[in-house]
Amino acid sequence: MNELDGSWILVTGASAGIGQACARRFAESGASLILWARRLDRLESLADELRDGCGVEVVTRQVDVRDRRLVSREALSLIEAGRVPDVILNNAGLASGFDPIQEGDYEDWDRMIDTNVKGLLNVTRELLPHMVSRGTGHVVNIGSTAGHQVYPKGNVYNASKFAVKALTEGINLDVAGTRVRVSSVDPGFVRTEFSRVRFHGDDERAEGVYRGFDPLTAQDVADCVHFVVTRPPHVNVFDMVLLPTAQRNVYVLDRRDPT
Ligand code: NDP
Ligand code: 8X3
Repeated sequence: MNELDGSWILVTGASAGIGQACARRFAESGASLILWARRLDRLESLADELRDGCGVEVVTRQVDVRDRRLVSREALSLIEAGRVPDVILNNAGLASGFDPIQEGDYEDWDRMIDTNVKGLLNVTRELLPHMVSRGTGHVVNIGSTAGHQVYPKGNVYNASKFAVKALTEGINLDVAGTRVRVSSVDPGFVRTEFSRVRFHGDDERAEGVYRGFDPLTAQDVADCVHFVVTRPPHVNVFDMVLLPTAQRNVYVLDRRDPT
């Protein structure tokens, strides 16, 4: 018997990086999956891989979490199909731009706030009531060390991840009296497409972020998320922070430590 047999898990932002690695990790443990992201072609090839390799059910949908009406429609179709997820992994997110606030770009700001904060709220608002009325469920938010400590030019991204931290705490309080669990997994540097997106496709600059040390991998984060969702029902891992060993806080980093 696999640990997650019989459970349905919704992963937002499953087309790359941490979301994709979590989907793989969950499928290996027997979970059926609902995968959302904007790049449907990537979701479909991941779904084929997981159906063939793990024998699990996988549903894919092209969902931009910023689109409240679409999120609502997709959530309703899950509810009508009797698939209220056992776990929601609110992972979809991004940094966009890296400028001092006085030179910041409004479009970058909107992209981050609309995805990281309002997108997480859209998904949670549509599905959490059904977890609450059922009495069980688990909301896992991917936060960040950027939600614990601010760094220069992190400004709006930091604010969005501080908001995720506040929302994890707030949702947890609001579901008191139910058995719904609310957790946050907060990584430091993880080598994914994150920096490429932050630097608007500048691969060389993105690669520079990870130069000279061993960052976390998406699989490292997926292992932690898997741990969080496989605790017994009376255990809630409230906030798990993980860092590469070379990283001591958000900006103290030893770049002479490639192992
Ligand atoms: P990636 O860029 O590799 O993956 C981001 C994922 O989010 C993609 O699947 C992307 O899919 C999805 N996404 C982005 N915008 C939307 C949207 N509007 N609607 C739906 N899906 C969306 O980055 P990571 O895997 O690193 O990032 C995942 C999460 O981890 C983010 O919340 C990030 O803030 C957080 N994080 C990352 C860290 C890092 O160092 N990498 C460290 C700490 C936290 P698509 O483009 O197909 O929609
Ligand atoms: C991503 C990690 O330090 O680049 O959340 O903000 S960091």
